[in-house]
Amino acid sequence: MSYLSSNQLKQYRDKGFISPINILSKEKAKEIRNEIELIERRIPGELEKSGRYNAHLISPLLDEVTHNSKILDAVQSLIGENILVCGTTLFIKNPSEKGFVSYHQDAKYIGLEPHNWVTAWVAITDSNEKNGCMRMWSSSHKDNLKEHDQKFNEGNLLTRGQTVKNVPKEKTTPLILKAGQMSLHHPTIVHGSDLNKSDDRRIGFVIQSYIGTNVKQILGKNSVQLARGIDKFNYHKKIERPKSLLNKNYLKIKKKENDNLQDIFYKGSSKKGSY
Ligand SMILES: O=C(O)CCC(=O)C(=O)O
Repeated sequence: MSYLSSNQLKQYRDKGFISPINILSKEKAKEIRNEIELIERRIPGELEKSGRYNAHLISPLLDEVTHNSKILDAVQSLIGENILVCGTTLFIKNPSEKGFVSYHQDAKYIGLEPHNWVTAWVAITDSNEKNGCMRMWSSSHKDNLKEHDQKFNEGNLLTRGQTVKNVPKEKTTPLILKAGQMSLHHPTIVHGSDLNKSDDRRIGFVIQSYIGTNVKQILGKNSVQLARGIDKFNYHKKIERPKSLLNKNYLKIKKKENDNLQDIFYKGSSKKGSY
């Protein structure tokens, strides 16, 4: 039996996303925010720039979210029972900063083939139109991969400022989430987000992505964790789950993984303009 309802599965097929799905209590989300902010105080800069990737390797609470059985049940309904965690990203927008995410398709630059994968965006704080929630161009996942400009623009939280042209922004759907809820989105849906105009932080913890064991990384190497099932393919090196906060060994593993990821994300950046 599928954990997601037939309506939710239909929504994913038709629109390319499902939202909202209740996962954590408000109290748990606050506990996680506190752990993120503790890391920021203990090691300033650790969660900035490429450091925002793979924080689940140094935070037991983010590790717990990554392996949360409710999330995995939902993911299993979409990609099957053999599931790997390919990486995570903290998308933090502080009120005083000009952070936004240009409209893009994840599958254009993440290098994961075939597209048997899904991204889970977990709200650690409320996420709404005022603080710059994600917005989806509904049903755009049904088209082929689109041409992206590389804008490298200030404030853009994407490495190369990858941007799809002519997105009808007024028609995009805001994914409004309470802290503890999540959305799931398809690898080829066009999505982005605006500035945070509130007076508090907007924090999203994104499992980017849950991949089927049959999925390869075609642009480089990244290690994975087995989240559920068995891996008959063994395409990727495995990382064990961390047992403690800010473990020295895991800080090193995180750094190495993030360097590899930067290489993947910059593949093709020598090409100017669009790609
Ligand atoms: O957090 C955001 O505003 C954008 C996140 C995003 O692009 C993604 O999760 O794929």
